[in-house]
Amino acid sequence: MFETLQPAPADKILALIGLYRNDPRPGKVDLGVGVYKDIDGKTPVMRAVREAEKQLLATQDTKTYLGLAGDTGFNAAMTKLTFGDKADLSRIRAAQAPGGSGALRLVAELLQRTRPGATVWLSDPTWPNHPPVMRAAGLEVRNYPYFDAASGSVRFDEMLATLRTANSGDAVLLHGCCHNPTGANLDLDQWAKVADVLLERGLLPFVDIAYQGFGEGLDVDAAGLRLLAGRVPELVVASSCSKNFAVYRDRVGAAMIMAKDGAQADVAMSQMLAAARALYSMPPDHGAAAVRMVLEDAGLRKDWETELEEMRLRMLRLRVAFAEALRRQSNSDRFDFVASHRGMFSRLGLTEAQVERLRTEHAVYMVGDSRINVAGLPEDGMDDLAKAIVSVLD
Ligand code: PLP
Ligand code: TYF
Repeated sequence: MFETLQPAPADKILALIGLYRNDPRPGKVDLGVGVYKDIDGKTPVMRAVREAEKQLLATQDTKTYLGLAGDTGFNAAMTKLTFGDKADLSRIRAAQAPGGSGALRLVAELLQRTRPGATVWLSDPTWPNHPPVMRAAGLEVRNYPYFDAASGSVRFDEMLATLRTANSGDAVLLHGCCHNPTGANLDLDQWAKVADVLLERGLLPFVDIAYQGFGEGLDVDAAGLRLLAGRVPELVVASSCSKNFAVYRDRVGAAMIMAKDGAQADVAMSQMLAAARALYSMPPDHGAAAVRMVLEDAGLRKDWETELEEMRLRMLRLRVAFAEALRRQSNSDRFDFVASHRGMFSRLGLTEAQVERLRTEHAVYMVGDSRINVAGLPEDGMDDLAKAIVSVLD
């Protein structure tokens, strides 16, 4: 049966977890997989989530099925967190999904059901899982220019020019904030210009928001998405709680649809849930229930927001310190963009060979495209790290 199969290529980001773990060298540095880490290199359970889990354990008296959309309280709370308090809820629907990845797939399945073989435009570069998830649903994938490696900024004019060539009915996947892998983001003026092109060309925005609260704060990070929601007739969203609630392995996310009116939203939601039924039936409950409790309880929510803000500010401090160390060690402003990027990631602009040398010669782990996870930067070893990076440059 399986004799004709070839091994599937590894997930290059997840593969780094094992490589790093098996490296015996002291002082090794892990800038690989995108999980938040504290000063001790730990990825703790957040305080409010732990408290919610305790309460859940004490009060939950059944584990019977919830239904295809999962926890409806979670869905309502996530809709507000994403779209804001002023959103027109009458035409928005949300379904709990197994992580942001599950939400991406659910939305992709919905697009496939409404427009089979439709094209989804992805930023170049984008998260490596975007193309396979879209293709798995039957969609076509094309790229729009996004990142200028030399300056570390967004190639905005080229991005818009390419989107102007898209056909009516195509979808455009936009990172809501904290672009993965580059760290370069659109400002609000740019979001407004993107909205103009979406309207002009009849394109559907598909926002992937996996790092809300990691960039500029919970509301500012959703401002682009909310601007679009106020201007376009239809919008789809995949959101993830993996990072901002640190519930990675519990698989918590939400797929959201904003339709032209409530009736269309209901039909689209029914199709999305039919897709869920065929893929996995119902999402896992535990993490979403904990997130719902955090969002609904004023005290837990305040504590969550405080801790999230501590995490965000730590990453900002690390960015500034790293950019300064690189400036000192390289005697140049080549890496200054690291300080102005936002979110977990920046792409340093090294070659694969240079990244490989950092791993073998200096025990510094980053993704092959030279993406670093800012949260993994060593607070007390910035200059050593910067020196290692400069040593592999041409
Ligand atoms: N989208 C982007 C851009 C991501 O970086 C991630 C990674 O965590 C996800 C979606 C989905 O993550 P998860 O499925 O772990 O919630
Ligand atoms: O980009 C990252 O590092 C995170 C985590 O298959 C991740 O989004 C990486 C690969 C993957 C799932 C999650």
